Amino acid sequence: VMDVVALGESMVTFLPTRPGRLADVPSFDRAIGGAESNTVCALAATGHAVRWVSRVGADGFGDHLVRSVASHGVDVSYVGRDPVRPTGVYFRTAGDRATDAHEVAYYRAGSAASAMSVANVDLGAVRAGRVLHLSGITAALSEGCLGLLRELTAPAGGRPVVSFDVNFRPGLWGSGDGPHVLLELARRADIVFVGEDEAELAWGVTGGPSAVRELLPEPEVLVVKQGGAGATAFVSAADRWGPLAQFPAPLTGRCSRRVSPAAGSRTATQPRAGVPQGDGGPPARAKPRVGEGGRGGTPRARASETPPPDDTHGTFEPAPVVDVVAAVGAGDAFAAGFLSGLLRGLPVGRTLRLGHLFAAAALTTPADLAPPPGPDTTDRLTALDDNGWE
Ligand code: KDG
Repeated sequence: VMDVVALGESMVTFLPTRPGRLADVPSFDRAIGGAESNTVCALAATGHAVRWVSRVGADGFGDHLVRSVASHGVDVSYVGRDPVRPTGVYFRTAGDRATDAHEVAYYRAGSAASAMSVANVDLGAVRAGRVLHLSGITAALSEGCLGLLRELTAPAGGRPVVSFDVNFRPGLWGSGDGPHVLLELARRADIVFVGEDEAELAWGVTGGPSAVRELLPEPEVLVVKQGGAGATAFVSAADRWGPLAQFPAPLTGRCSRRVSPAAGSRTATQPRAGVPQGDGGPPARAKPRVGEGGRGGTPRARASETPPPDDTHGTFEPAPVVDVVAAVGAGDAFAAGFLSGLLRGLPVGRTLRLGHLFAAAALTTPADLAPPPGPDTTDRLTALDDNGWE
């Protein structure tokens, strides 16, 4: 059984070999990108069994993409080839370090992946994991792709835990439908990742993570990413999360020495929760319970070790301070770390920290796809005490 299956478009990516505008730079290095494959590549690097489902062209770039993703240890057996449509590509600049403003030029309209639909994707293979990871990018690609996401997020008994990264890319939404569609999909997911700034841009939510939670009370886990400050997780019905943790991947790396995480500082802007508030009643809706994926999970588990967090304020974890090279891909890596933490049964605070550590690896590399978290990742995580990063 796969821990995580992800579905989405990936592209061959071209990054300028020197700083500058797309209009000026003379040459590019080839890499790969794609939010969902970035996430599963990072998960594979830390020991999880993962699959990426997509479609690519029957062309050289398709070969390269499939080979590259597979080289990270990801199962690519269900990546289809389109005999006619090409593999998508995109060019982007590294961007300004301070503002992360970068230019992006997509060549993906009419791509093989944009023609994905319920008719040409193996839905059984997509649903064969404990967690199914999706993103809002797919919803913007075509009506067929949106139909596929609607099918995969439809309330149904036995569906896997659905993880959804909102990933609002205004440039991909020709119409103004994006915010509305993304909210609809997010409300049907079990785990949602969204940036605080993204929630403001898409939905006009101001007022911080709690205001986002008010808009999105449905997902049992909502993670609001707050850029360099940290992230806040809201977890309702925490006792349901045990089944995911029944299959922990062994943590790799030694835990024998203490390693200070990258010069961090605690910058909590919200009180840390932790006292059970007894409000963890299940939201009223016809959705399968988390962990009821029908794939061997024992239906009750050990989550009661960790008191359910106060779902009103959530649990905030500051991010370590890192020297940012390029922010692209950091959200995907964060999702990988967070999902890994859930699958390992870590308490929510440490789950957030694992997200931050994965994100740090992506933030400090120019490419979309971060290298695997360094061998000290586990040391860093386990060396942390409850006072945070210092
Ligand atoms: O999150 C990073 C992704 O956005 C990038 O790798 C490319 O998937 C991509 C997209 O559609 O922008």
